[in-house]
Amino acid sequence: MSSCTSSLAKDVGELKAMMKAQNKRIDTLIKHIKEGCEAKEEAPPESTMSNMNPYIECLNPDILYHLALSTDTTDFPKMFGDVRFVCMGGTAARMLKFANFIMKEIGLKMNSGVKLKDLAEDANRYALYKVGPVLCASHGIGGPSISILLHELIKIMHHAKCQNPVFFRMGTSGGINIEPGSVVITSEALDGQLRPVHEVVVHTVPELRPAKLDRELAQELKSLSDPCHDGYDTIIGKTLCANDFYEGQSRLDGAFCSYTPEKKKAFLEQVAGQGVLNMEMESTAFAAITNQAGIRSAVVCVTILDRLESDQITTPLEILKEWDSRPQTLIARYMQKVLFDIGDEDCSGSESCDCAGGDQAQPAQEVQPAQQAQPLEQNQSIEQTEPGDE
Ligand code: R2B
Ligand code: URA
Repeated sequence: MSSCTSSLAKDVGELKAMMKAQNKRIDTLIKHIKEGCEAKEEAPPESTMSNMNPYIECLNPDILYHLALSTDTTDFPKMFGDVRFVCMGGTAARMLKFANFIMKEIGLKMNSGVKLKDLAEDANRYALYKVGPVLCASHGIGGPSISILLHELIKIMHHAKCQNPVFFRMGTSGGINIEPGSVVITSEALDGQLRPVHEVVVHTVPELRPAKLDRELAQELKSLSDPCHDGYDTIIGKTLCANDFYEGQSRLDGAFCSYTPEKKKAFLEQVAGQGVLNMEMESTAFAAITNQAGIRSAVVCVTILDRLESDQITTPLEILKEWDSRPQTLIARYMQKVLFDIGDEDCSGSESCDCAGGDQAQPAQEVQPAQQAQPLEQNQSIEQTEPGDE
């Protein structure tokens, strides 16, 4: 396809999506007119979170300490009631980058002189950005850190009466016997003892909570990958979640090491033989906690090295940055599909896909569906900036 044809196709796609979105809006307005402006608004239903702590209802206010939010100072339904996607990643910088990226991908705009505001900045722990229906949060490193954040995010969902939000963890990982730069969608998260659980010690007793992720969601994400055009593979497989980056992941480059290089190799080969594609540090807590709340969730991580080849990460920063955006791109495609009901061309394994035609392959963004243009609403992470502040 020439670049002119592809650009025209993109414009047509955008116009179609915009018309569809506008038709939807007109239908809603007509419905409102028919029902009459005086018609009483239905009270929003309770949130769809399950197994919530019954004692929360006794808290007045409920203080979400690590996010510096409280039910007495924030109107949760108004502020967060429209959230449909919650995206989590390790660092504040990654999540700010993602928030700005997803804003464009879902057709939202900010005025110049305005920047995204960290809604949790007063707590100085996690970063929290809201862009339309997308809430973006940084979770830090490891199970305990993501666990605290998940408790508080799920309480936000509960207080805000959110309906069926989908949660994503996007991040980096160490691959085992796969090409660095590949993206892994986790089918099953295993702990350091290769158990599909997240262990929570309550009153000295270990409780094993099933670390279950949504298989359908994983498949749906995979169907939105396009290895021919993306230029990298997106694979579904098991993820080993360790409590440490060094000995917990059988590295030879930590401050301490209690095993030999041969033992390390045997371990990595053993877990690879059991279907483990990558290692990271949050997936069991993320999977178990979202599962407990009845939330559909997925873990999407790029692999930044092959652990059978090395322990140290020697890839140049520029390349790492590009790799970092790969899980984000896939998740953005999913959101576009859900929000605009488009972008559903499953290219994975398709025979018509011209993998060989190097210079014909268009970057995935070129064939991305169109977006609905909308102003950014009031309840978003927006902040005025001083001139020259950006
Ligand atoms: C991946 O990378 C981090 C460690 O460097 C950790 O948060 C993880 O899961
Ligand atoms: N994150 C991890 O936890 N391990 C790696 O090897 C790379 C990123």
